[in-house]
Amino acid sequence: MLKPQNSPTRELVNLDGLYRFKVDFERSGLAEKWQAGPLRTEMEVAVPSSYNDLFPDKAIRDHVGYVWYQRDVQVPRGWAGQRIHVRLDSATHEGKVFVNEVLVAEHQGGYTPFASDITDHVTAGGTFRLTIAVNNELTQASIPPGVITVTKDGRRQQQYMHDFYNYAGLHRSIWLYSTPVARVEDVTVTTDYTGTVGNVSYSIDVAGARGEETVTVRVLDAEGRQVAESEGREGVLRVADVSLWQPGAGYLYSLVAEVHQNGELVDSYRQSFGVRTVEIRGKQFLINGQPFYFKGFGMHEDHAGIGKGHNQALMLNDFQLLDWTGANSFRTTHYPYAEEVLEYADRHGIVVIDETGAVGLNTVFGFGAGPKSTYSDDYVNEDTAASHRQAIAELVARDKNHPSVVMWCIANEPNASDEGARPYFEPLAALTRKLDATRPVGYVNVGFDTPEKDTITDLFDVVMINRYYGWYHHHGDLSSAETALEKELLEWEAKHGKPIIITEYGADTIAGLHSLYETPWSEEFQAAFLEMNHRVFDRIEAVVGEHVWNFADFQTATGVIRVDGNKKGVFTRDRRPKAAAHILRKRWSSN
Ligand code: BDP
Repeated sequence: MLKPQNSPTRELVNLDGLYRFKVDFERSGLAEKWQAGPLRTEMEVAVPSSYNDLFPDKAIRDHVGYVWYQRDVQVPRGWAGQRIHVRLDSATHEGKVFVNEVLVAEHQGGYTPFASDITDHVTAGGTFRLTIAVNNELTQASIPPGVITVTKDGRRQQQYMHDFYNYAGLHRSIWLYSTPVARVEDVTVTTDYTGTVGNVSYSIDVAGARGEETVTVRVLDAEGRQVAESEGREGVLRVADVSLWQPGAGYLYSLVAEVHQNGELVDSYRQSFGVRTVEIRGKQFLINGQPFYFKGFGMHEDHAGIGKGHNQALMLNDFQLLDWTGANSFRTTHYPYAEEVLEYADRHGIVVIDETGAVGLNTVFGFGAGPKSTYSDDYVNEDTAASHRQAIAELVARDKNHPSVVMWCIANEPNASDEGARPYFEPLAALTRKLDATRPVGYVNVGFDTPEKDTITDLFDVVMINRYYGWYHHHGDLSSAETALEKELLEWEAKHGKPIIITEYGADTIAGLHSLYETPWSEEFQAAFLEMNHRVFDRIEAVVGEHVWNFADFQTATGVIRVDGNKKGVFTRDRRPKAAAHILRKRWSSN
């Protein structure tokens, strides 16, 4: 799915800002058609942001159901004769978009974009009322899944099996944009190279065509010089003296796709891409034929005040801190991040493992009185699988052209030992490969699904495991933890003979808590914990990466092991370094 852009033939208007806001406490908004007129409310809310932490009101923060956003929108006068679209970069977790009273789009899945052609409902030069109903409910039919319970006194509560707060709202930008009638609808670029020549395979989808359109493509280098051109909706372009996209050096080309009618330019879309290859060979993960070692973090889109709202300044600062630690990569735990994050990674040569929102497909963590078995009618069922297929398809559709993305991760810590796991995951792994044959596919394994119990890792290209020896196992005993971790890693290596990435390892740490005895929760313990893990990783040939959990402290649902959130950050939530940050900087900057 193409990101909207300004081009010689397209215009883009950003609709971020303050919206009228109403919480649908009585769950009556849809029946009463709140979209039919101005929302009756005094409240306003900021887009982009999570709404949860903006108001000093527990009822709003804990609300389970719809909230409503509304604003008036002016359509530029010059757009007459063009197609006019509205796009939401995300609505978490479900969005319904109304233009005046008409429902123009509905979308499930809180971290991928959706758009609607609203030309028939608006007029160039006129205004319309844009209303968006956003639902934060998680059910068996959503990714991530969840369960809604009702207390004896009638309060609806959201239960979920993942360890981050269920922030909701309009977390990313809203756009109004114009396109020509006959237009570039999609662009797919895949690359490799032969010697010094880059091979750029492309395919262009055209929409709204009358039949007589022709398509041309041009490749521009980073200075804007044309280095290749071709005609037709698909083909292979050759780029001489190619500059590769490399980890640490994100060289980008642009492919300009143009649609012509009777020799006249009608649409122009510019897609950036990098020339690089990714390959698994034996126990190695190769980028451009060179062994790559992942150094970095699992992260979260999470900040005080704005929750999961995207903010360019905070994003930039997070990237600067990543760089300061010497990290070369991260995983988009546990959902697709804003596209601006991937664009930054593309430009700066940062390697990304791109993950769907499929987290918490596991009842073994315990759900109170909830479902007892993961793959069952009352938890992960055919509805979940359908949403999971959609989540994978939308992730690949959105992110396929990002050179920074070197691998798809289709789930985090699902139950991989129950008999339902293999029938559930086999088709999903196959689907991902069918959608993109150029990148390895993985899933992330949970600690209690040991090499003996796991039934699905062989379906994937890389072994990705989260291990907490010294924290959840052998808590505080780093010596026993070291032995146990090494033993298990050797078992994975022997069983699969594939590269292993430690996708999570970490210890909760209260910034400022110090201990002479390396006591858990102290900064000294976190540092010693990381050093123990690193000693083990360095002894295992198949280990090709280490992603610390987590980059920064983050908000979670409250719980007996969560004091104002998860404290496994190497930085605090306001991005101050704990002692462990210096350990990482030393290790990662020196090799
Ligand atoms: C893993 C999860 C991650 C949690 C982490 C933890 O993948 O989301 O936050 O453990 O417990 O199970 O800190």
